[in-house]
Amino acid sequence: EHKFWNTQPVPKHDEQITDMGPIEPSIPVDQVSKEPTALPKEFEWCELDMNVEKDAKDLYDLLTLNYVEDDDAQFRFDYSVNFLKWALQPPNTRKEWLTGVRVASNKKLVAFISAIPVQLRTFDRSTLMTEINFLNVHKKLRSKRLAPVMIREITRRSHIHGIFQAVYTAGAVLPKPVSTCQYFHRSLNPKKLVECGFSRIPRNWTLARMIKHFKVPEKTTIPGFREMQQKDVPQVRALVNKYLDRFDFAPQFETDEDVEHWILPHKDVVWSYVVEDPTTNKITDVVSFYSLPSSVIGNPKHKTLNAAYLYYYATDVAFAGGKETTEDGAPKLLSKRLNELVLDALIMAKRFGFDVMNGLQLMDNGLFLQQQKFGAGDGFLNYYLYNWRCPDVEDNKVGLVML
Ligand code: YNC
Ligand code: MG
Repeated sequence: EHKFWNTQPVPKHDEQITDMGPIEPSIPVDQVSKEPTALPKEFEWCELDMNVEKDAKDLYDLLTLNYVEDDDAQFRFDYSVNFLKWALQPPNTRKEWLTGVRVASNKKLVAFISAIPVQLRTFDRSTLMTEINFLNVHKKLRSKRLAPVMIREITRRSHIHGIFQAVYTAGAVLPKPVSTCQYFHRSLNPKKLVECGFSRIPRNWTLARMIKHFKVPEKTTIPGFREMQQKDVPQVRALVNKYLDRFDFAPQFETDEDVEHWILPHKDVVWSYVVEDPTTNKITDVVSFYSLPSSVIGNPKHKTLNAAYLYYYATDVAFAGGKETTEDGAPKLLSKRLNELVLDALIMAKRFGFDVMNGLQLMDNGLFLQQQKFGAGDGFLNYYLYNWRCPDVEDNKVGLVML
């Protein structure tokens, strides 16, 4: 079992970790192999440039037909071209980190893996890592051990830039998750979700009752709630970083450029809202979500499920020091504020035509998921670290949202 993963610097499944640090030492950069990992001879490596429309389209076509599906093969992620351009071109990225494999004879793109830089804090240690995502092998080339070749090559391309740790998430269970978070779904368009086979009408309910249950108000409720603007970037950066400090596994937005890239609204890709205090003009809250549709496979009526995913949020109520708790021990003010904030985000998502808001059981989401009518899904997302020993992190201590 795990013929590949057993050779890699990751913990074993049964290992209990109580300390933190590298599993194997870093290599001097001039000793990192300059030779690309060997590929079967019918294939060749390539770099994708997301500013070149042909490359962006090639990647879109590969992923839209071959990327992650749910267990029943009913839905498949359909990341848009604009989303991929955003997700894969953050500040300080490296062009050779968008690593593709093409068929040598006809140049068809058949496999891909990406890395982007992330400053990740685990407990009290902050490390520059690569964040690995979008690993995909064409359906016709599965189970030929191409994935380990992709992983070895992106590892080499991380090492070349002096990075020896990585973070990644997967539905697959591999050695060894540092945390596991459950997916939750908040219906915004129950009729369509039922028609797509995403939701079922609860027993003894009618569709009409379901529609009424999931209806959201027309207008947002928090005074001063508005779309985030460029001028908000420094304040949002400070607020989000301070909020994320409360978790044990979280990114740090090191520059305003990071926040401008990741959190400022980006048309049809990411939506972000702030609350501005009318008297002080201080930004007190921020909430964001991104668009990740799924193709509905083999449905006569619907082709696409428009899903919004809850992304970063923060509120200064978290630092107000109010220690009062609700019956179940949740901090009362924080819980109240997050419920208001997420309700307003749901209202905006509904207004922009999303069918569902998805989220994970991480950060402080446990304080509002139930009250905002999110239901537990059957999916789980595992968080992994490469070459970094780290004690287990509870789901509500995870502060990294991956795309
Ligand atoms: C997976 N998702 O266990 P063993 S998530 C990592 N992540 O190895 P083959 C995976 N490893 O167990 P196939 C994996 N899925 O024998 C499988 N594996 O040791 C392992 N699906 O390889 C698996 N995208 O090529 C086994 O399998 C070995 O042809 C088998 O290819 C796998 O992006 C895959 O779910 C996933 O496209 C490419 O099934 C293919 O099946 C596919 O025979 C649909 O591979 C799309 C999909 C995965 C989404 C993601 C995160 C990837 C993280 C990769 C690990 C990064 C490590 C850090 C590197 C940088 C280090 C530094 C510094
Ligand atoms: Mg393969």
